[in-house]
Amino acid sequence: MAQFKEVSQKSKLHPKPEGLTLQYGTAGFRTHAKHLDHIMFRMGLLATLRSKKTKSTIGVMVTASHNPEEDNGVKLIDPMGEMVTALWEGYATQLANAEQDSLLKELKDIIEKEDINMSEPASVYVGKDTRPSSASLSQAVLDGVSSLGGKTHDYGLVTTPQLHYMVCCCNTHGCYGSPTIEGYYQKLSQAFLQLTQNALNRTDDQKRLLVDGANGIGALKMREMEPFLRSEMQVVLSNDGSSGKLNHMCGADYVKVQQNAPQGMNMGVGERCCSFDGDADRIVYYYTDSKGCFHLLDGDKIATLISTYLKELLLLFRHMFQFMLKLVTVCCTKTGVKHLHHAAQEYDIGVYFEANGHGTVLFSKAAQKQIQDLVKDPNSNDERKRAVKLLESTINLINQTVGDAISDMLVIEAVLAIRGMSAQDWDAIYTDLPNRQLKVTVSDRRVIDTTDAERRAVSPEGLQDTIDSLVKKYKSARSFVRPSGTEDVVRVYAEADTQESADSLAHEVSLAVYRLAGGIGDEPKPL
Ligand code: G16
Repeated sequence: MAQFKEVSQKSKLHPKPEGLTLQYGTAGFRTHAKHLDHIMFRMGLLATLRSKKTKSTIGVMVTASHNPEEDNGVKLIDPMGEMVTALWEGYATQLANAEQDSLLKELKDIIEKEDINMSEPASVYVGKDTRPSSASLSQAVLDGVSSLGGKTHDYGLVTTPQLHYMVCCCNTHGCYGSPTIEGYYQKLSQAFLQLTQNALNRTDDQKRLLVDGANGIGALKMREMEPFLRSEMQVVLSNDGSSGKLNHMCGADYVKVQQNAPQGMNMGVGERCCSFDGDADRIVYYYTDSKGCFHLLDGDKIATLISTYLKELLLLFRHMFQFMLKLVTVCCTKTGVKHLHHAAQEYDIGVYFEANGHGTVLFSKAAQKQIQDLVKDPNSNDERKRAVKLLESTINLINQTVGDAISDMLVIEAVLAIRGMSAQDWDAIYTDLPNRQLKVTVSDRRVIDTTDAERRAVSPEGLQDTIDSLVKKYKSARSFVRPSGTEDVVRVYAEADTQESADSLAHEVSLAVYRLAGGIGDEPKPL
């Protein structure tokens, strides 16, 4: 077949280094950018097959999100804007690791297994972040698609959630919105302006938000979006990419892990601040109090703010709907938005956030229909009419395809404005136990296997018993270890009644990981 001849020729321009194996992890492939050219070409091929198979547009995003600037990566986006399925993640790994001379064989194997009709047309949307390596790597994706005869739309520099949004808009034929950057800004800003009309007499100070753009794509897109917000939000942008390095001493991951302000941000007492990550799919908020203490408002606090707001609105209609009777249930999953997303889809309204600030809200078709019906209800009183309008605009403001720092930020700003809450009021909803996150480098992180939504380690032998006995030494303590799905490290989390105890427990557990799971480099030192 002519297509395979083309693949065979073009793949020589994107050769796989012999012996290199990589795995499609929590958020696609991620490693140093120099190892990724062949992966990108092959993901272009796979996205084309996925498009033929689903008869839909598929997305390919070139980014390594929170990882250092030297890394890069790629994630595939399925037709409704969700992450690609586990089966296709397996195909991604299969294709990525095929040696040069067996690439066609593996490609044909997938075509056969999935019974793909190669005469179907294919369409692939491609986007990239601001890393220096992203331009040539996204070109490799485009080469992969065109060598199998697929059509591409190169969106160039976009945030990851913007590309998810475009894919969903395209495959819903515009029902979700218009698949353009302008369409994204318009949809979100209109919903935001409608919501903030409900917050009267806001001062400029209340509209002010300090935003750390992580020196990445989120900063560029925030600048583009500002005029659409018509001064209803006054953004003070730092780490906008004009000088600093991507994610270096800034960004959501740095702030969450260090529990400290990013470099380059001048925070006034009590002022609301937030940080995006490198591809703007995560956000955390924070402020400092009058004693100069730093307070983090992470994904857990965001989930609480949004779910209490939705619950308040829904309570006005509790006499009408069964589903609202069982108002809030909590569910835990393994790390990774793909796992949370699927769990949230099981509910009428699923609010999901990882503590690192990655999350969104999903409204089932049934819940959206009921809310739309309420808009038309002639028996509604003014209070309920207002609540329904708020719900409707909130749905429009949320990017339901994936966690989106810009959309989440606008939702949070609107909710705080409507409820007349400051960052301190929000923080006071509940008090976090002091906690600490650490990383331990081991020779092979896969020696750690976990169960119970990654809360217990089943291997290596003895590790969980050691953790259990360490935890018993501290008051109100918990600790978990798990291999990272995006970096070559093991993550350690500990919490306890005081910061000293949390730090000490995190250190002791890190030592246990180092000793029992094959730590490399220097032994972890006390904090
Ligand atoms: C990705 C995933 C997140 C996950 C994060 C860190 O985020 O989408 O669900 O929490 O990696 O994963 P880990 O702690 O296993 O390294 P991002 O923003 O880096 O794409």
